[in-house]
Amino acid sequence: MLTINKKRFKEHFRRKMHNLYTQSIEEANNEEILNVLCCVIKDMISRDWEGSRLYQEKAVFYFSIEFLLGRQLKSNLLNLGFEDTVRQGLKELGIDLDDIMEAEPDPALGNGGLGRLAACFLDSMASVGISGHGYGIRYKYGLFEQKFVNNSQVEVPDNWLINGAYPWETVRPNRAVLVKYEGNIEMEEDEEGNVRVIHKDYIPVMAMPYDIPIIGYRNECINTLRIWKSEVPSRDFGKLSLYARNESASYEEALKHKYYADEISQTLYPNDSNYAGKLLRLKQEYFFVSSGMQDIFRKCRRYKIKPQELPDKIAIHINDTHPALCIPEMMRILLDEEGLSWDEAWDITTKVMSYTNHTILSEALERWSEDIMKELLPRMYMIIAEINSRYVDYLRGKGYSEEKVKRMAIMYDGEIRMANLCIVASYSVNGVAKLHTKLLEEEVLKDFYDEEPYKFNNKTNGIAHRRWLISSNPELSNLITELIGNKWIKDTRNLKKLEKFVDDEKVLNRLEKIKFNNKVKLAKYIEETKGIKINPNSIFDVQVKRLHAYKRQLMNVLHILYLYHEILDSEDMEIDMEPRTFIFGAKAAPGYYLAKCIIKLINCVADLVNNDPRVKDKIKVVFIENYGVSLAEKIIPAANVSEQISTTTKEASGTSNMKFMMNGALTLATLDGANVEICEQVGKENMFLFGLSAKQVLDYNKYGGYSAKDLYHSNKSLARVVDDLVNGFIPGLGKEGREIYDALITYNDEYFVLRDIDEYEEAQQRISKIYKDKLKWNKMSLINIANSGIFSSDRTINEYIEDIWFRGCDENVQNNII
Ligand code: 26Q
Repeated sequence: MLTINKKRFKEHFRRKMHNLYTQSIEEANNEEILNVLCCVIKDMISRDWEGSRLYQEKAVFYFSIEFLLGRQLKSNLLNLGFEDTVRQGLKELGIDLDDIMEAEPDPALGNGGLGRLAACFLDSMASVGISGHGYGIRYKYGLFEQKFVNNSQVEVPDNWLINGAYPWETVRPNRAVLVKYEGNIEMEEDEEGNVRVIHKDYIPVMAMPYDIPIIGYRNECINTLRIWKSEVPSRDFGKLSLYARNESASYEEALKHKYYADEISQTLYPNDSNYAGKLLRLKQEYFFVSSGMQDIFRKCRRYKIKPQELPDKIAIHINDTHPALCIPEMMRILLDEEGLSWDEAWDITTKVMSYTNHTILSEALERWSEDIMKELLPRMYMIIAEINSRYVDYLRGKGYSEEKVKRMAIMYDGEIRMANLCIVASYSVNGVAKLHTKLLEEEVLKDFYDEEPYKFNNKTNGIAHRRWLISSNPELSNLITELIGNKWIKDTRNLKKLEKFVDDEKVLNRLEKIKFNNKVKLAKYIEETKGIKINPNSIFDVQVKRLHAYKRQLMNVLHILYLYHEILDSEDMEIDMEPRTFIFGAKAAPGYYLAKCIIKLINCVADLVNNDPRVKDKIKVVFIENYGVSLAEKIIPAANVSEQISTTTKEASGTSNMKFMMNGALTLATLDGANVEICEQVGKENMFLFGLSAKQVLDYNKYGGYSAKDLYHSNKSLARVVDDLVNGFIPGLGKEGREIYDALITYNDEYFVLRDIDEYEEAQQRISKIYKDKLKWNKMSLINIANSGIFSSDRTINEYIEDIWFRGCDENVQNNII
């Protein structure tokens, strides 16, 4: 176990400060202090970091185009067990650790759930102690920073790299690799008659790796997240120069080449649900896939691992289809560089690849035009075409109808379907919650499931409880340890022991007090940043997630309008309701107009309600700007109500639902995604369920029969709030109101907002009623915490290990690890 000694730490810190900045500690600003502290910590872990362990056992490589890490200092100190000593040591040097933590940038190298899941998985792989590493892109600009101007979203570039560097990263120039775009593929025969594939006239781009340590919880396991930056190849990089394509190329062409290279890792696509076949996106995908695969093969060659041994030595995981090119890239290396036959290469590749699907939204499925692929990645194109042709022959050989062959083909109608490629080439395909996996098997991917049912499996998502409970809610975490001991930290199933306190009023009151303290802290943040005073005794009702029509923030805000009318209508404007604070946090994709209109609507309703004295502070609406990991850590511990109200079938899993539950919020939900598993854990009496069932939604979609207009005409209070969108009732709302109105009425409310809103309203009333009975509420809260253990991503990762990555492996290897 790594240990730390305060005196030595202080000496080390002082020396480092001098080495890096030739200045004393007193002269340093917070950024410099942070940088020095990170360097000291990196020094301390350097011996454990990816030492000889690699390749003694099977290694997992998790390819993801997004990693939404969040700040690292606090969680690294927690995992190393250094927090108290470092805090004390710094204090003696006149430094407050909390100030330094606040100075750390929050790398937003992801959009939302998928990227955050990848980060939780890294944390859990290290904490359960496997050799599991991430490959991704070092975007110069992460997800945009959100500002509100006149109640509308404005996007500001996220310049997270202070002075071009990130304190936790280490650049490794000797591990740079070359990625090849465009050009021509030629076959050449050598003297012995062997055909060699040569890629000519390509555009070379250099991939420069930056390593971030991923520190396991008190176990000496330190893995690596390797993210790549694109650069023009340096002059001393092999024989290549700026003028790579042509020795006599002009200076202008050299500059063009530089732009070409730089652009690739410049910025994260801010889109999380809508596929748009952008060339640059494909360049990004191939960029990190090719770099990562080459890196893996370099390591294998160094450790003298033969290609045939790869399935026993490595597992490659494809996080959604964005890294799907891992498949043809591995084939390319095996065929063109290792000289294997097609059958040998295919056998190895398909024993190494596994794939996770994160969505059933058809508009989010990746399809690339064959023409683009051929032009940009000619060798990838050839290999995919060969995979497709063999697969289609195989399907026809089984006597399937042309209709079915068409549906299952990898290439069809000039397009390459990346999900089909992943399914065909992977030995495992998983969904991210039970309902989602069932929908994949029975609806979306039915043909493939019928063909190879054994490939399909469910892996319900999870969250890193170390970040989402221990670090972000220390008071609650300490109470838990006081009550049941600390075993739950290593194995969250122990949280169940909390149930014996379900009738212990003292414990329940302490739980309530902790929630209250967290609410006071959030209220302070809101007052400081937004100037809105909120009442910590009100119900904090929270919906934080990306803005999307299917997540139905619209239903939430229409319900707020409905309550507002109720108050205005009531006698003396006194209605019997518990005061509520509705809290929103959400970024909209910059090109998603309807989502931006909904943001504007929420902001305008907030102004209307918050400034109307007649409301007497019964309701407050707060839209917190720039929601992301760091804000989530402040908001979630303070929530009473967790809004998980997606149209059933549309949310693959959701993960904030788990974070809220673990922090004692009660869930208001449709039976969608992992809400189903939450319900299994706590029982429906300990959450607030409403809305259409999956079957009802599927039936509407298949057979029709839904009319939003009919509902509108038959329900007066519903019509009233819908009319508010267009009749000037909401000051400041202009054409945005019409856009939303049309989505609901003219285009028949694709996400059944009007169909579910009555039941939603009833569920909200149940919440108000139960909240009055504090004891009852606190009991329910405790039951939620006690049953949240299975949502630790440690559980999820152990399932991936047992059922996917290490399935069928030597038992000794498995036993070593789990
Ligand atoms: C694709 C092509 C081009 C540009 C962008 C994209 C893109 C980027 C990000 C497509 C999708 C995403 C992100 C999807 C996502 O976050 N999905 C969520 O994944 C979570 C983890 O499994 C689930 O809990 C959520 O239900 C699911 O919505």
